[in-house]
Amino acid sequence: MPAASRSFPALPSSLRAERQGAIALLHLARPQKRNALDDAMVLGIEAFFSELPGDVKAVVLAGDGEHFSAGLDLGELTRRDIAASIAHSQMWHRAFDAIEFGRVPVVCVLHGAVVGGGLELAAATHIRIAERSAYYALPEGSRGIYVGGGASVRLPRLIGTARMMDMMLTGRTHDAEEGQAIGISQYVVAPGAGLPKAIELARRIADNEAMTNFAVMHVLPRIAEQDPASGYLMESLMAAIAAGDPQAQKRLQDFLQKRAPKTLHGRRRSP
Ligand code: 1HE
Repeated sequence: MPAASRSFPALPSSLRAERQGAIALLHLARPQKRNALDDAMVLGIEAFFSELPGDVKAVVLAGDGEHFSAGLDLGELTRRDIAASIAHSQMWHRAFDAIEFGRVPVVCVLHGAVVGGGLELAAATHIRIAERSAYYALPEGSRGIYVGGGASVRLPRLIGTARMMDMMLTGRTHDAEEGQAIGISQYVVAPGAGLPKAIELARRIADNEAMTNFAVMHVLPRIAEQDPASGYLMESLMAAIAAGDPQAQKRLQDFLQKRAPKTLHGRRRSP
């Protein structure tokens, strides 16, 4: 185990964390159960994202085996009463909030089944890369249950309420291309290409100023839900805070003095 990974919190054997420079990788490592999410995994995800080492600047989330995640561990569901089920759902909310509103952006690699709670987990991340094998479903409808990991809030924002209704009421699945078209993923790549792409993007994100990443993760989604007048004001305040950062000033000077890359389509050119 590399030295830096000692600074991660203790995780269950169904999760595996590793460190690659400024980025950390978290793998769902329960392929024998198709990465079904049991309590230990959800609590481990919460601990991982709440206690990230301070020098980690971006995270990649991926799943071992043929599927990203089969969602909630259905075996555990049969053992809870109503009060315990509410607390269980709130535990998922806490864990996934630790991703969405954590310290650093998270890039997720999707392949095979991305269903139920697996889709809820993916929806809490910031960038979703789908391999062509990925497919999406909300089988809660057919199992006689309801989503509980934040999908009611996050999925309508991504795909719209009507599409989520369709998935839940009819059991409709979407393949990777459809998922891309309706807004689940931002990238579709060939099978096996997801992890390298995620690492590439996470490294690029880790290169951003921390203030910019903070604004994109924490301020942008709040502005998107505000009334426009408040949103414009919040944007102006955030823009001024970001531009006032000495690191931003340095980056601007670097560009003006031709030491920074240009914004070109399809490639990044070094100065
Ligand atoms: C599981 C789970 C699970 C697999 N909970 N054990 N999610 C679902 O309704 C999806 C349920 N799973 C499936 O439909 C299929 O497993 C897959 C399409 C994902 C994969 O199929 P396959 O043929 O590769 O695997 P398998 O043979 O079905 O499963 C392998 C093992 O994983 C098997 O256990 P085994 O001991 O017999 O080997 C399965 O029982 C086990 N397994 N999925 C528990 N989900 C916060 S609320 C969120 C609500 C939801 O997420 S509801 C959606 C639940």
